[in-house]
Amino acid sequence: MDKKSHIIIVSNRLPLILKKTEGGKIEVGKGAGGLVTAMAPVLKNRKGTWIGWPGYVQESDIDDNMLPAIQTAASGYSVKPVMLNSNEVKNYYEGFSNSIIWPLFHDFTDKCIFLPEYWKSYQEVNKKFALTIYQDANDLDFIWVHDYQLILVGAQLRKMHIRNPIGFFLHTPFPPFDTFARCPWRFELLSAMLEYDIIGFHTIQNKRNFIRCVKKIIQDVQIDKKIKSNASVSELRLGNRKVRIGVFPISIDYNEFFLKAWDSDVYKRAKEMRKNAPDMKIILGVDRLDYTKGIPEKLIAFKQFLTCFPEFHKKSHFIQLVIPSRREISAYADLKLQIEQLVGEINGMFATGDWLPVQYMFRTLDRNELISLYRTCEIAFIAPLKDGMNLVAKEYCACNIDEKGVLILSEFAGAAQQFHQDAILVNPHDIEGMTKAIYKAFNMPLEERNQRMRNLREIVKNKDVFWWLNSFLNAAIEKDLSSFPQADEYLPFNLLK
Ligand code: GDG
Repeated sequence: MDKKSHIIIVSNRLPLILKKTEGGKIEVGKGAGGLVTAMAPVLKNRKGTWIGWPGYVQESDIDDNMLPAIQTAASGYSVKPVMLNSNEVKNYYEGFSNSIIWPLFHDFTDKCIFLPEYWKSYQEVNKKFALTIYQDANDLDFIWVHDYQLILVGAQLRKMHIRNPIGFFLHTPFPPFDTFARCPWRFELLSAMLEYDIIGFHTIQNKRNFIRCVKKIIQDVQIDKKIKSNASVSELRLGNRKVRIGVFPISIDYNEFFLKAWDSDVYKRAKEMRKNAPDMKIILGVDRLDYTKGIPEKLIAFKQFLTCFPEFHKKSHFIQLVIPSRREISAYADLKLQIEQLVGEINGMFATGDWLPVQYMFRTLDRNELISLYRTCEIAFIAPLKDGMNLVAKEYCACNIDEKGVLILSEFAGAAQQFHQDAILVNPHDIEGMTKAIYKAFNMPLEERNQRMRNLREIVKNKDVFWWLNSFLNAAIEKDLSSFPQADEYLPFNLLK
């Protein structure tokens, strides 16, 4: 990519949030979440444009007075907001995105509400995003669309005769055919995905599911024989068009987390946390409020652990941080109640005057606070029922600088593909198995913990967010794919650093 070619990143949310104060003033803050965490270092390194919704509901178009505040907050790259009105938030965001695609792609089909008005709004808002890109893009720009809320954007751009290379990365899993086939708009969604030049998934399983869906639903498609469909990147041919399909496991800025873990403020906080309980073993859970994250299952397993192993009373402590998310959707509000009931039940059963088994926090922590938890907790307990990747698992390893921690990880998190040898893998549906995993983590010899954590950290270090980004961009621009490295090979060609 030469100097004239910029990257345009398009995601549902901008990496910042606009809020109107009571006095009508606009305040701009930083956003949270997996995609933001992953992309922020990328935009720090390369000037480009980020197009997305600032998370602020507005009935009319954006007021020009807000633009300077938005630009100031972004600093270093340009930002183009796409404003949504309350109807669009209800039907496109809470509706089609989060009450159809999100549950469908995570195999929660019972939570899907297939309403035609959601589909209509999804098409309209995707078109709105495409129009904003259309107004901003130069001929040479690489347009990179992110995630399940914006699947139709590439196809909309093609309708506007945009010929730029357009990539798409899916941050969620892609479901098996039997699940995907339930969607009334399966053909439209898949056809739209095939308008991209390159599509990235976190795991080989997601890629295989996608290719199978394409074969069954679109049919008139050829898989390039030179590149096996389970390799890192394959090429699909549809008439004259070619679409690359690749596996690019997302990651974190390892160095940033690693260095932060050495920060004196982080050290002070970690020490403070330990002051009153130096010998307590702390289990840590960090999850967005979401039924995919397996939070109730973890609490039930911890309850069983305390029931089966009373010798760990007063010696174990479970900190579960839940980040508020999508509470307007009833499934999320119900989940919050379920979690709070379980926490109350466990503490009610086991707490003593000087020991609280579960510490539950329902809020966003500041970064140093989060990193001091990563640094000091002996066990990270991450048990999603299904997860695209799970960045928390990677952040925990990067920050575990004394290499004494243990990672308990669901086999249904994308991260398990990379961590299966050194994490303790669990099936979150198997409560007994998870109870045993906690016991195993508590009793693992120091030497084994050191070795496993060292290996995990090595993976995160070698395949950080820059590796992810470079792999994707290399696959997008590489002319001859037959020599393209596999997902588990390191790519030396570095576009960013
Ligand atoms: C989606 C996919 C995929 C959490 N609590 C706080 C906080 N966080 C940050 C973490 C982490 C991020 O939020 C959560 O990322 P995850 O990957 O775990 O999960 P999702 O939000 O569901 O992300 C997921 C990801 O996209 C990327 O592709 O891995 O599978 O579902 O970075 O650090 N940050 C701060 N305070 C908190 O309290 N500052």
